[in-house]
Amino acid sequence: MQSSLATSDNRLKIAVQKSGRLADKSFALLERCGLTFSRSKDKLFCYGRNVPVDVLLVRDDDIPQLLVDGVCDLGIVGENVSEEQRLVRSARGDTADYTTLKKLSFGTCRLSLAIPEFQEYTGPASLEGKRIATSYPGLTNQYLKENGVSARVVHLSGSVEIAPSMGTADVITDLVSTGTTLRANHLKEAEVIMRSTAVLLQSASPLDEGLEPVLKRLLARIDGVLEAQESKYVMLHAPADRVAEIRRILPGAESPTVLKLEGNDDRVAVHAVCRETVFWEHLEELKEAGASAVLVLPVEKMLA
Ligand code: PRT
Ligand code: ZN
Repeated sequence: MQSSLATSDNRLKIAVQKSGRLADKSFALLERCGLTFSRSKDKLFCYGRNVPVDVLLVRDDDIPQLLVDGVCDLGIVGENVSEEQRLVRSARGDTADYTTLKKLSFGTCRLSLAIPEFQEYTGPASLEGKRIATSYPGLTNQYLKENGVSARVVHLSGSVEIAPSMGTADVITDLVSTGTTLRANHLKEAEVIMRSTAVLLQSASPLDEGLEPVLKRLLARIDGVLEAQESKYVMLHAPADRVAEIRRILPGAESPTVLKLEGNDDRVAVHAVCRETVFWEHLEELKEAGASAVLVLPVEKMLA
C-alpha cells in the first residue's frame, strides 16, 4: 500500500463513527492494519499519511447514506443500523446500494423485545394490539410481520426504555448489551429479534481508478488483524507418545511444531498456532494429557 499508489489523487474513503460505542474500535482496527493518519482541525477528517486511504468521522446513522451516495467507499456501522436503514429504504421504495464485506469482532449487542418485569410473556401472539416503542421501526415491523402479529410501532429516537413507565408504550424493542439498562427500568428481555456486531460495508458505486488493489490489500490486512485477535500461540512440554492427543485438544491448531528437549528423550516441546479461542478448560485437558509448562501467547499480526 506504499509508493506509487500513495501519490495517486484517487483515495479510498472510509466512514467511521466520530464518537460513541464503535468509534475507538473502528479507528483502532484501521491503525492495527498499519494505517497512520493526520487529523483535520475540525477532527472530522483523517488524511492517510502512508496509504491513499482517508477516514470521515460522522454519526453512525449517516454512514449508510454516505455509501448510497458514493461519497464514501467503505463504512463501519452496527449491523442493526445497516439492516434497519436497508428496511426503511426498501419500505420507501429506495434501494440500499451497499453490501456487507465483513463482520467485525466488536460492537456486539442484540435488538430485543423487552416487557415490564412482572408481566408474563407467552410468545409473539401476546403482542397483538400492543404499542411497541422503538428506535428500530424497520426491524420491529419485520419481526411482527414474520410472526403474523398486528401491533402499533411507536418510533422514538432515544430513551426508549422509559416508554412503558411513561405510559407511551406497552413494551419496547431496544439494543441490549449487559441488560443493566433494562433491569434499571424494571423491564425484562422477552425475545431476541436480531444479534448484531459492527460490520464493514462497501458502497455499490464503482471505485475510482487504481483503488482496487488498495482495497484488496486493506481487506487482507483486516482479515489478518481479525484472525490474530482470535488466535493464540501455544507452547508446552508433552510426553513424546501423547503428541497426537495433545494436538486434538488444541483448538483450531494446524500441524504443530514438535521439538526435541535437550537431555530428555521422553518429553518434547510442542508449539502451535490455535486459530480458535483457547479456554481454561482446554488448558486443564492438556494438563490431564500430561502437558506441562503451558504458555499461551497473543498473536500480534498474521498474514495467510
Ligand atoms: O452519535 P451517534 O449517532 O454516532 O451514536 P449513537 O448514540 O446512535 O450510537 P452508540 O454509540 O450508542 O452505538 C453505536 C452502535 O454500538 C450501535 O448501533 C450498536 O451497533 C452498538 N452497540 C453495542 C450498542 C450497544 N452495544 C448498547 N448497549 N448501542 C447501544 N447500546 C445502548 C442501548 O441502546 C441501551 O440504551 O446501551 C443501552 C443498553 O446497554 P446495557 O449494557 O445496559 O444492556
Ligand atoms: Zn446513531
